[in-house]
Amino acid sequence: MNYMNVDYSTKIPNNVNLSEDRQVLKALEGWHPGYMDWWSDMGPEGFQQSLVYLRTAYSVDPRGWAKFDYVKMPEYRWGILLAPQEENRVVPFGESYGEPAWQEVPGEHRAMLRRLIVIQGDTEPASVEQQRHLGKTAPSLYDMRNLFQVNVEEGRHLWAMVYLLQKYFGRDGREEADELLRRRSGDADAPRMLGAFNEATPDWLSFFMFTYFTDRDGKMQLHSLAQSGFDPLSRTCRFMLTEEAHHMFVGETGISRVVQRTCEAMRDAGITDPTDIAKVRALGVIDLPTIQKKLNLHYSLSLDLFGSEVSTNAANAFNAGIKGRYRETQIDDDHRLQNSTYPVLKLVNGEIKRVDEPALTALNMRLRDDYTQDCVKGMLRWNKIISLAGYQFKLTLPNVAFHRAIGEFKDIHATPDGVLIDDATWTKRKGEWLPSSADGDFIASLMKPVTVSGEYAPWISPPKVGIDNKPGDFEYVKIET
Ligand code: BYC
Repeated sequence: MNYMNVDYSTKIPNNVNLSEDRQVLKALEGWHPGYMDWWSDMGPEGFQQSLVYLRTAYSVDPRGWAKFDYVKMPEYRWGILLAPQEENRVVPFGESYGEPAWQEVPGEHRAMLRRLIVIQGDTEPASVEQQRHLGKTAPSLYDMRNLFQVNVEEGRHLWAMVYLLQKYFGRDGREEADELLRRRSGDADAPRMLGAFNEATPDWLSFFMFTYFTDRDGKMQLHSLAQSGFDPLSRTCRFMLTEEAHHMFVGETGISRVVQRTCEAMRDAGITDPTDIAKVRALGVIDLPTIQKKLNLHYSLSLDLFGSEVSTNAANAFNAGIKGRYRETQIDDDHRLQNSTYPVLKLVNGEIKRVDEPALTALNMRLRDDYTQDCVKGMLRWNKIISLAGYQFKLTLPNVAFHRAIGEFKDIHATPDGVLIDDATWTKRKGEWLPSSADGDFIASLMKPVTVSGEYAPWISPPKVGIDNKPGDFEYVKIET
């Protein structure tokens, strides 16, 4: 078969020749009903009979891979799609640097590889669970459609990891695939594996922050796994990254539109001080200081997803050739890191200092630094909207020591500026930096659904362009209850 095109003749669309891989096809078909049950229990609440204008991948050719059409979500064709195999690909880093990439799991790295695939797989359904109630308060049909697009694609990313587990890890892979459907975001007994995926996504501002900051962790992690010497993982992640770009677009433009609307409303009302929260809120828009608090929350939760700054797990995965660095093949060094160092932020005698650590154990920190640089780009755009509207306010990323639950700073408290503070000061002041329940109540009060084509809730601007170049009044979701 032509691996560029996706075979839709089997129940599970794929470009991996599933029709000739009976055993894996059978395992996946066995897993399918459980997935559908999970989707119906934990996927988007309501709207399952509505027609949603969704994109579906028909190819893995970067020049054209998706087509758009109305689909009922449960009928979305979740498939297994791997990017084309690169000829003569080699392991691009670690102890096996330069050897041919592995088409099968290297026995000695099996457990580590499985663990990383399971963690990656666990985040995908978790995010769908976190966002399941948001359809009911969508600020427009355009936004509702974007939410559902993100949700079905996270579902597909789960399929992607389940394929790897079932094809390459035998019985324990099948057991892990079942467990991925059993755990639930926020569940006391069977929570999702990583912290941020057990937090609530209570409103649309959180959704935009999540898709900007947390999906961007996804981007960085997928890039690192796309470097993997285990070729099927690399190819899977490369195609996932194609879809992921839209998720971050939803976040970046979503926040831009919220900021835009707030600035317009303040200007129209003649408000000169953007920190006059009561006055701004009276206009029915979200004030910039509250947007900053949400940003502080989601950025700090997302930093935790990189693990500890100094990590032997990360060093082992790199040495093994399983998880590389962001853009590994473009880095000009020995790709083994046996003798190099990397500066790591650490707590030294009560102060935050940069300390050189062996580069191998500092890989999480390095990836987190790359992530932070990537995060800054969107923020510059948001700040431009604010300054063009004539306001002095600047959104900023909080210091890495702020509000951390993992790594070097988990046992201390710091302000967003990185000043260390004691427990009592933290307790007294944290409401200045993180959304309080009153902030949550205010935002919740704005979350009134808008379901008329081309109309938008008053707290958010319309997008500049439609999806698939559709006109402003396009009916992105034909609601059927
Ligand atoms: N919460 O050496 P350490 C995405 C655990 S998002 C809870 O510090 P390591 C997406 C860790 O598991 C991307 N536990 O860190 C986005 C370990 O436990 P064990 C998801 C945590 O292992 C939006 C222990 O602490 N993909 O795709 O170097 C929507 C010590 O670990 C956390 C991946 O993450 C935490 N935050 O790095 C949808 C890639 N952090 O094993 C999807 C795969 C650490 O001792 N995962 N721990 O019991 C990895 O590469 C690594 O596992 C991590 C952690 C980067 C997560």
